[in-house]
Amino acid sequence: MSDNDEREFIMAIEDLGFVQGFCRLCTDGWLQGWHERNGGNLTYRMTDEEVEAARPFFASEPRPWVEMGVAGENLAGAYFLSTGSGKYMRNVAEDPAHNIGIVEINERGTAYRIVWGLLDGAKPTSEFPSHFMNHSVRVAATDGADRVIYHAHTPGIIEMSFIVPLTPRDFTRRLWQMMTECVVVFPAGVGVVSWMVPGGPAIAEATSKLMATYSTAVWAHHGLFAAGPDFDTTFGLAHTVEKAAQLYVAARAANGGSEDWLNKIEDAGLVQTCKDFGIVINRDFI
Ligand code: 2HA
Ligand code: ZN
Repeated sequence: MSDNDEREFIMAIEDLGFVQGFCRLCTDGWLQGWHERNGGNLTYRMTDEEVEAARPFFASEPRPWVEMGVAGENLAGAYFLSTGSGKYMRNVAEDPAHNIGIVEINERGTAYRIVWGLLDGAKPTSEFPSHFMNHSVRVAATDGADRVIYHAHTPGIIEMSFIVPLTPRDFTRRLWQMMTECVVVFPAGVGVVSWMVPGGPAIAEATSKLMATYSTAVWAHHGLFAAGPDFDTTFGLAHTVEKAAQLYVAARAANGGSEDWLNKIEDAGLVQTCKDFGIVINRDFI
């Protein structure tokens, strides 16, 4: 057997668990209706073991270094799996090598180079600066636990940004009140970024500032950013926030546009729920 045959016999990179989990999240988001056209993107910070398992599949010649315009010193030398710029979430599982890729970060945490995938000249997501800075902040905030950053064009959250003041307090309180488990799933609340041009260092800075406190941030009139330690938790967080947003919009419409609810979860109930679940609620929003 040649080296190549043996490699194929052992495994394809697409068979590795983290690649499968990544592809599944892309498909799940697509099935939720969150990824029209090329909307949304996903990045995953690989473990050392995953880097070693993937290394045999890396290109013999990595592509050139590309400066990102942002810096994250604590991510020097890290490897990320990323969706591609302009690529469609619905196509990821069918053809990973053309739609996603692995990038290596340089020793200063300022540039990346593609070492696998993103074939035929593709590049990492246009939101890579935001993802990268959010990873940097979440690594620091969670002592290295968080590995996933997910951006989705979630319709309920976009709808809410038309009718709710664009502050973390205004969004968080309304979302917590929509469904009992919300305060358990995001006890710190949600951050809110007012409308900004996407894709660059400015929105990356604004978002990452919030992600020091929150594991999810609303992008007004655009969608949601969510962070977590694994694909299930991160997708589950986005799913919970978005479901609450849709409940809010539907309940408000059903109530003739008014927020004067006949019944609701009181603050005391939110606090008691967290107490019973052993969770620390963000008191700023009570
Ligand atoms: O990938 O979602 O924010 C397209 C986008 C940009
Ligand atoms: Zn977007």
